[in-house]
Amino acid sequence: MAEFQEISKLSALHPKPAGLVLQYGTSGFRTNAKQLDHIMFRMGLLATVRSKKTKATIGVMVTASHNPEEDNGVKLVDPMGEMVTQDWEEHATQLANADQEDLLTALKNIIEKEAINMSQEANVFVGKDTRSSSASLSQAVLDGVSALGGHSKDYGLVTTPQLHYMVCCQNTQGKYGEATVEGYYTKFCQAFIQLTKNTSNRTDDQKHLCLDGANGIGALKVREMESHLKKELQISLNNDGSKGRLNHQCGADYVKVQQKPPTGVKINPGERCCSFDGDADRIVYYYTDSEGTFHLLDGDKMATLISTFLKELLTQAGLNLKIAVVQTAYANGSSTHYLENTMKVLVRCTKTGVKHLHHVAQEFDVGVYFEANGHGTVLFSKAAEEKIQQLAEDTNVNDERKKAALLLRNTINVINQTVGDAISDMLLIEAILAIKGMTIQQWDTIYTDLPNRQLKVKVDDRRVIDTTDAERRAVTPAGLQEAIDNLVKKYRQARSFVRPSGTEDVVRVYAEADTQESADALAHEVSLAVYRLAGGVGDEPKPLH
Ligand code: NG1
Ligand code: ZN
Repeated sequence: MAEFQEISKLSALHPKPAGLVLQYGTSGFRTNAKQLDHIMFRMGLLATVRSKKTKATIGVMVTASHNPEEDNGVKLVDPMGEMVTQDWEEHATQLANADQEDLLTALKNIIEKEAINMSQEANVFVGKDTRSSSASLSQAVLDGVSALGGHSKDYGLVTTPQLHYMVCCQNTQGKYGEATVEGYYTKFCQAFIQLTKNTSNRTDDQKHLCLDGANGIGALKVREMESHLKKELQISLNNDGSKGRLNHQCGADYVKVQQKPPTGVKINPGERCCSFDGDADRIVYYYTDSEGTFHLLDGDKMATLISTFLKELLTQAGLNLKIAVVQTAYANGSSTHYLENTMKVLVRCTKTGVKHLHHVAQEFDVGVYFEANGHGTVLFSKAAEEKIQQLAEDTNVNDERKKAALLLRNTINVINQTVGDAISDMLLIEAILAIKGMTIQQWDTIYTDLPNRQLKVKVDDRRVIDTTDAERRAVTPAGLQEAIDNLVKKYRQARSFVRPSGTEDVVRVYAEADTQESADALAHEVSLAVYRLAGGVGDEPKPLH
């Protein structure tokens, strides 16, 4: 076939470094940008084949999210805007790692296995973040698409969730919104303005939000969006990319892991602040109190605020819909306890990685899912959306139910259901705080986080650690889980687990306990156990204090 000759010719322009093997990680390929040109070309091929298979538009996003500027990565987006189905991750790995001379065979294998009709049209949307490597890498994706005769649309600089949104809009013939950045701003900002329009007495302070854009794409897009907010939300934008380096001592991941404010932002006591990550699919909130103490409101606090708000509205609307919160092992124990025991909400725990959370959330009428690091959204089942819509249009219901139904309808519209989205989550949280007349301090006191610590341990081969029970227990290497159990017993309200990272060559250690000293000590002791039992490399982990 003519296409295959073209691929041979073009793939030679995007050669694979000999011996390089990369795995499809927690959410795509991710490594130093210099090693990714061939991966991008090949993901262009794969997206084209996937588009033929699904007879729908597929998305390819070039970004390495919260990782350093010199890294890059690629994520594939399926027709409804969700992450690519896990069966195709295997195809991605095969294609990515095929030697140059075996590329055509690897591609043909996928085509055969999936029974692809090669005469089917293909359509691929491509987006990129602000990394300096992203321009040429996204061009490599486009080359891959055209090598297989696919059509492509290059959205240029967009946030990851914006690209997911575009794909969903395109494949639902505009029902989800218009597949343009303008359409995105219009949809979400209008919903925000509708939600907040009856919140009387909102002061200027309440309308003001301090944002750390991580020197990334989120900052550019918030600036573009600002006029659509009609001053109902006034954002002071920091780390906008004009001087600082991407994700360097700033952004959601830095703030969450370091548990301190980003550099480059002047925070006034009590002021409501938030940080995006490098591709704007994560957000965390925080403030410093009058004594200068830093308070972090992470994904768990957002899930709690959102699920409380939705549960109250569903009750007021008299709608009997099943709501659940989906978390991972990293969720703070206090949040799980509060949700289950005080809020009486169903809580489910899944493996790390939003694709897992997303799938579990789909099982409920209303599924609120968040990773503690601030990546999350809310999913409404089709039936739930229809019931809410019907009630909002019903002329025979009392005012209270009607008001709740209208709020629910606008809430659905302010949420990007395709994927966790920092911009949409920010608008949702801002709207809820406005409707409830709540300050960030009041939100923070809903429950008190257990002190916690996350550490990384370098080991020779992190695959020696195998986990079960949504990653909360280690099955291998022998003796590790027993060692962790014995260490945990020494502390009060303690919990700890370890798992191999899906995005970095490290083992992650998490610990929580009744005091910060205890959480730090436990995390350190568990790190030592990992180092000793799982083949640690380099120096032994040192105590934090
Ligand atoms: P890994 O490296 O597998 O822990 C990290 C985050 C995930 C997810 C992915 C993708 C933590 C502990 N892990 O995965 O939640 O966001 O990156 O970006 O935050
Ligand atoms: Zn991200």
